[in-house]
Amino acid sequence: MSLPVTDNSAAAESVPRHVRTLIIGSGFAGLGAAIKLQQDGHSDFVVLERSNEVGGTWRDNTYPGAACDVPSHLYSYSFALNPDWTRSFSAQGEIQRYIVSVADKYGVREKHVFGCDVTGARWNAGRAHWEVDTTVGSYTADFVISAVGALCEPALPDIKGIDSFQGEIFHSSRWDHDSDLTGKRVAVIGTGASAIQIVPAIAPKVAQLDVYQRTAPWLLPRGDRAYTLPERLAFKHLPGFQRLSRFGIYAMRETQVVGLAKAPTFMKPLELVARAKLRAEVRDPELRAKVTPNFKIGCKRMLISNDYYPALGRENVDLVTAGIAEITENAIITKDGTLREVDAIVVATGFHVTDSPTFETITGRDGRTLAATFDEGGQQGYKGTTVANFPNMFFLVGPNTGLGHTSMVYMIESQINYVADALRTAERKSVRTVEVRREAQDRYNRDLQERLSKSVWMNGGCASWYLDKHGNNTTLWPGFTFEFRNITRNFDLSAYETTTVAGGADIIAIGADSKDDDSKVVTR
Ligand code: N01
Repeated sequence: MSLPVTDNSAAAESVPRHVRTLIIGSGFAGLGAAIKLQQDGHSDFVVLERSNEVGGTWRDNTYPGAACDVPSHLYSYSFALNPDWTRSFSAQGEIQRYIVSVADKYGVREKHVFGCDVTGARWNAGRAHWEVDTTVGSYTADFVISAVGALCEPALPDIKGIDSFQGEIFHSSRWDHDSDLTGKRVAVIGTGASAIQIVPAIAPKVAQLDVYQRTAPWLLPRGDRAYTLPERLAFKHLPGFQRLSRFGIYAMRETQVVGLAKAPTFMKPLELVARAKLRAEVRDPELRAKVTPNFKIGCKRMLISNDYYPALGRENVDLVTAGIAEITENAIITKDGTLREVDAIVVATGFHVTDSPTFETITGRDGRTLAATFDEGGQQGYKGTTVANFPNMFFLVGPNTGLGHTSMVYMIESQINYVADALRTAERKSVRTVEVRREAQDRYNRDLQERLSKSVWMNGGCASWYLDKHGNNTTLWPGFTFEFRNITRNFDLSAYETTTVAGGADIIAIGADSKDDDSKVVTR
């Protein structure tokens, strides 16, 4: 079934060119922010979305087998529970239909300008607003909420000769549905979360499938099943049943934080489960050796699948571990000199997370880009949401808000509450600009890195996209998610430098350390 697609890029002309709040991106984060603003009584906002539909990563990742590895009843907005999930772990199409239905139900679609790619954003200090360039013209905004997501820019491998390949080649998140892989010789590069779903989905239809593995991932069982009719009726009609089920999933998943972030030794039981699964599902000793990971479970994202190992055991599937030396116009040559001819290559090599090209396009107060700022000091922010030198800008799914164990929607909603409170505070106190104080940001990051130093992500013996080029983990939240919810419950103005407008004159308010009401106010 094709998804409903609305192209209202013509709306670009009717939307005001200056708004109080401008949201970039309309995945779970941007859409949730738009709904929250609307619920808070704001009408002076716009959502710029480069594609022609809401959904973000769930709109883009349409590869065969795409599904979520967080249970459906938790992987949804708390304010828009869906009693109609058909399975315990939903497939991409069902999640995308859910997101579209939420956009329609909450009536924020007309706030969107679709087909509008943001190409640059600059802080104009004189006017105290953001100047935002897009493919359909320019906007200015008092506040910007960047909700572009961490997994939006495909990372293509830098492999010799890859541009010379003459067959079909596409990234997992840009699946070419015009390409029919039936009966073809196909290569999949990568064995991450995307690849382990693609491989079993396409293996039965292709003639030959070569899976190029650089690092063997840890796999756990996928407890996926269809909900029975009585369960679905109960979710719909039994008061509290769905919330209870959601809380049960949440609580179970939070227990993993102990092993992941605090004491990796508690990951042992999960590793035993994964090893037992591997022994049961991979009988061939040679293949078993190849797929046995060489790092502690949890160091890289733990994957869940019941059909990946069986797919690798198929006659027409080869797991290649020799490492790719070169790609020619019709083949992949590995470092051991073997040449394997292929008709199509699926590049499942992940995303630019700590080095997103979008960072290049945002220029802060001192004229430096977000990319330059992160390049120098690492990808650091305050409460994952604000960054020193970038006043009046809020980042959803910003630094250290990622998770390895549970629903990102929970983190996103925490951030949205924080931003909504910031906007309310700005309104109430006539604040014109807010910028997190460097000391507050530095203190916050020292504490984060201290906590992360005990985690399996830093001690598990693996390389992962969780770490930036300085070797710091700037992507993951190092604790229970309810701790993050607590620190983002209220906007802490005291951590910010602010300017206010009073009687037409600008006033700089320097926040005090403990209570925002103690702020010293000085005229400029
Ligand atoms: O990407 P990845 P992904 N030559 O970065 C390999 C979410 N997600 O798209 O491990 C050869 O995880 C790389 O090897 P190595 C989820 O958060 C969720 O699969 O770096 N190989 C790895 O095997 C996930 O974490 C869901 O040694 C190269 C793979 O490519 C995130 O998206 C589903 C290479 C990349 O794995 C990203 O997942 C899908 C090279 N040059 C995604 N470069 C669910 O909810 C990289 N690799 C189920």
